[in-house]
Amino acid sequence: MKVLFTGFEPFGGESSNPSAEAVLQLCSQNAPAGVSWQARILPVEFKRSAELLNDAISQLQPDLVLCVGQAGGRTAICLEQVAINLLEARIADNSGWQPSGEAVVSGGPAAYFSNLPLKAIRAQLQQNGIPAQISYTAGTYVCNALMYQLLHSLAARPDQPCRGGFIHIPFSPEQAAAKPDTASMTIATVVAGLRQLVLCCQQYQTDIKASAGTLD
Ligand code: PCA
Repeated sequence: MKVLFTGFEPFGGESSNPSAEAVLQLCSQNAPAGVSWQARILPVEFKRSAELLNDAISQLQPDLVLCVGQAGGRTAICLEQVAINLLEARIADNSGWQPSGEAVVSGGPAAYFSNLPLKAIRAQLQQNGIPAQISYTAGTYVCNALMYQLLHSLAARPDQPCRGGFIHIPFSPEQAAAKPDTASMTIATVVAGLRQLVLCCQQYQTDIKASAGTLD
């Protein structure tokens, strides 16, 4: 199983992005048996991130694409369930573009669902002592747009099956150090979680039955 990981460059005034640190660290380690993996770091730019992701997919022909981004304030590894067809940027991206109320793909479906076995992954991470939850919003910024475009392009090529999804991670302890009451997760924990996530995708082609969801 060929796995493509992506992480992001820093944005929003931060000097690091734990998603890049985690995917680079993981992919410098030995992959599990039957797995090869590669990491690419993408710019926090609506347009270029998706172009570079598509280039990497054409070049590497992965079986599994796992895009990772930082969501400061989250308290766990968040397995994103859904990407919506909306660009609504509270801050400009790193190219200076700040879209509002636009479609990610004009004429595209309102949303796409992740095709990863999210409930199985959540269970496996939690059993390994790694805080994990399923999230029902990937936001309206570059991460949501990248997830939407990933699933849109995978849906357009049913003859080349490839699973894909998006994972948001909390701030690193270094980022959270000067932010009162802010959760963080060490890069080592994120790396361990991403390794478990790959093992889980290798094991489960379809998801397990379990309850999930939120009331808010
Ligand atoms: N997080 C942002 C974009 C890049 C990143 O790491 C987001 O959640 O949209």
